[in-house]
Amino acid sequence: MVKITNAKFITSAASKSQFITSEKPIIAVSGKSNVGKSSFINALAGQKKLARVSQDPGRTRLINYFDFGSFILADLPGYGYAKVSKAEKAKWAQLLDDFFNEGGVKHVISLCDVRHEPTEDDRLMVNFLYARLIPFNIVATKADKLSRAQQDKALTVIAAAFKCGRGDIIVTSSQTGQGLDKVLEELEKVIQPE
Ligand SMILES: Nc1nc2c(ncn2[C@@H]2O[C@H](COP(=O)(O)OP(=O)(O)OP(=O)(O)O)[C@@H](O)[C@H]2O)c(=O)[nH]1
Ligand SMILES: [Mg+2]
Repeated sequence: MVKITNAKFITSAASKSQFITSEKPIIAVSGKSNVGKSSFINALAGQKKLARVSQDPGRTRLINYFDFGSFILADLPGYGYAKVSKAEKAKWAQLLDDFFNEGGVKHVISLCDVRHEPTEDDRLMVNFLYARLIPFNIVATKADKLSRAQQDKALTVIAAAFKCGRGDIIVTSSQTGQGLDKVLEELEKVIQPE
């Protein structure tokens, strides 16, 4: 199992000239604003303040890179936040477009909220990755907000929305650590392909 001991912030990128290159695989964390991307990264790292967590959706406007030892995690700015200007949205779209074209991304962890049916944007994201042949995992967040029985029901709804199997979705909680071992198992395959 990959062991994460000392994850560190590397840098932020506001445009493609600031993208980093690395011999380590770059794994991106995507998802709508407030879904829990930064919290997920902190939970994986076993640190509270590595990535900035905010009650205010739409806070992370940059790509934030973190060195996880055997891989790099890129915290992507969240999509689907209504209260940003058109200009801001266009900037975001350009940044993401550039990132998926030239950012050297090897794998994506696409987050959705376990409590809600995936949004149109969530489905667009997954369809985009699928169409672009970018390998990805789907991770449902905030499992601690539901009972096990509710999680089980939610899994069926989410799998149907993404047209995938229930087993293709990892249900996690950044608060209890549920599912993070499964995420690390998946990342292991990315880091050390057989
Ligand atoms: N209960 C619970 N709350 C969570 C979990 N993950 C995130 N949250 C809460 O959800 C809110 C948003 O979390 P962030 O990690 O900042 O979300 P984000 O996706 O990085 O948001 P943006 O950077 O704005 O796109 C915060 O109030 C977190 O405390 C979780 O697993 N369980
Ligand atoms: Mg964030």
